[in-house]
Amino acid sequence: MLYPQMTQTRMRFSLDGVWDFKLLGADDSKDAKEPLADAILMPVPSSYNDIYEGRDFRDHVGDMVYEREVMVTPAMKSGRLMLRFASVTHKAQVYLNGTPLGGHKGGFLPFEFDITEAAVIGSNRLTVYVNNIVDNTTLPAGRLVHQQFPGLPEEVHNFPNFDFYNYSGIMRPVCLYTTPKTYIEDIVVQGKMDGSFSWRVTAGGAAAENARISVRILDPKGSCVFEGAGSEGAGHLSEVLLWDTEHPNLYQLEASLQAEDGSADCYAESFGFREVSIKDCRICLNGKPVYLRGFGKHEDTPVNGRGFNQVYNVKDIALLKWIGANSFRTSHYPYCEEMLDLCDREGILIIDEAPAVGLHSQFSATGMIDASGKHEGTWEYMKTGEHHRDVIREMVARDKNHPCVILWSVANEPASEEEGAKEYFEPLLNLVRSEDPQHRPATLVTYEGSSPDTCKVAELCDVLVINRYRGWYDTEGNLRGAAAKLKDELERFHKRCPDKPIMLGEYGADTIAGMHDINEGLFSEEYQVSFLKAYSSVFDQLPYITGEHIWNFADFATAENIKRVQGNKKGIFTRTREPKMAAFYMKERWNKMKEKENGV
Ligand code: BDP
Repeated sequence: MLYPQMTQTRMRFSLDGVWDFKLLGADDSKDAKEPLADAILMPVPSSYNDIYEGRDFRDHVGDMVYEREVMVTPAMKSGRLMLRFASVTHKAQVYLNGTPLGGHKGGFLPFEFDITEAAVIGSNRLTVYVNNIVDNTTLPAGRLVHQQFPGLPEEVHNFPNFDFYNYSGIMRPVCLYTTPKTYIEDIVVQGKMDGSFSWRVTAGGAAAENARISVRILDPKGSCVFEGAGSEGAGHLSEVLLWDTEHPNLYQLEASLQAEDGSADCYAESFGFREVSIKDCRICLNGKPVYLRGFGKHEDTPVNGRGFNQVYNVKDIALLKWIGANSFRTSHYPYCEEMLDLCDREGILIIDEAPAVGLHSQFSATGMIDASGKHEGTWEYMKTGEHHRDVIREMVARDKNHPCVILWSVANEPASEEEGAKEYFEPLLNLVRSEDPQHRPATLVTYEGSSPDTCKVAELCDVLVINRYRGWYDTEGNLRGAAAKLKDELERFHKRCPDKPIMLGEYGADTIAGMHDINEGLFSEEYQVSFLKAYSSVFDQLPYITGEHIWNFADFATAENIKRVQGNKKGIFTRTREPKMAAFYMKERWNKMKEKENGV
């Protein structure tokens, strides 16, 4: 799906701002027949949760409604008028002037409606019902629990199977945009290391079939270096500036459409000449091994929650550069489109992750419901298969042209040790590779319950991305023991899959900023530094390790529980992005690696 761009033939109108808002009870009507009464004000985009005070407000379970007026002019209706939501978490039902437009399931990917007919010239009432429940049919997954306490009415609680706060609402930008009646629907463009490239431009609308398509390629300076025609084609540039982490050279494919109904459309899509491959236990960018230095992140900032925050996005990229990182994983859901654009421009490599976390019948927010170690039944209990296919298709459709995306992750820490995991994941990994026109490598990120002996999915992955917390959730305080366990496990994974690159997708220790301890006790800044040093020393001994992603870039909000003090504190930066001591250790380590890589 194309990003809503303003071009010579397209207009874009932001619907971001302050909307009317109300939390709904189970018996409240959801038919949008009447204008919303007794509303409070709510900024869009944002998570709704931290805008007003009160635990009942923040932890509301179920439905809520957003409403606003939308002005439409005759010019906006002269072609095709689209209403686009970049994300609504987790389910949306949209109405215009009380008439249903449709719905969408999945809280982290865009959807849109053609409202050319439904919109009237003048004032329109746009109503969006949002549902925030996570259960065994949604991604991410959770549990809806009915609880009875003596003498009290029944209570309904929604427990995430995952360790980040279940922020919800209209969390990313909303806009109207126009296109001509016949229009450019989609663009696939790919450039290779040898200067060859290919494109496919899909037209939509009444006169799509005979529409004439022409393309131009603009180099990073904006000079036209190729002109061609046809909805599909390929070509070759004799001199090309490759896209990589040090030189994120971006080209543009400028597509133009002329249709028999008089429509003329144009759209420019950025792309890079670069190749991702896997060779000798390494992820390679443009044929050269690239060691991934970086983090698992979250979209999580004070007040906005998981809501779009471009200030923090730019700041985070600046901090990644400062610390010498070259990559991150969009744990545990696809991030906003604007962040991927920033990564294209700044040369940051992305592991793009589907919102599939909590796929384990025994997971709670911070551990196992049944810690006995005997788990089974996840793959009968989870009813996510079809939705999982949908989110993968939507993620690839949105992100396919981004040069920054080098690896797809179809899930984080599922029950990959249980019977049924291979059957569940094999089709999904095949799907993500086949949907992707570039056929990038794919993985799923596994947890410590899925060991070299029990993991059922290792062979399905192009890269083994594993999360380990030795020295934290077990062997705590004993970093020598933790490092020995880690090394042993990595060696056994390597023995099992000798050709596959292996990287740590997560490792980290909760650290309270400002807490110090001469004996490097748990939660102190000293312990975090020593923990990271212990892991680094293991990685440095194993040549097949292809990357290190620390958990987490910054402290972040989670559900309340006794293992979390105002959220997860494994950040190398605090939630407001101040560095902990460990930031300076990682800066030194990673910048040295970078210098070595660049031959300095
Ligand atoms: C891992 C999860 C991650 C958690 C982390 C932790 O993948 O989402 O936040 O553990 O416990 O299991 O900090």
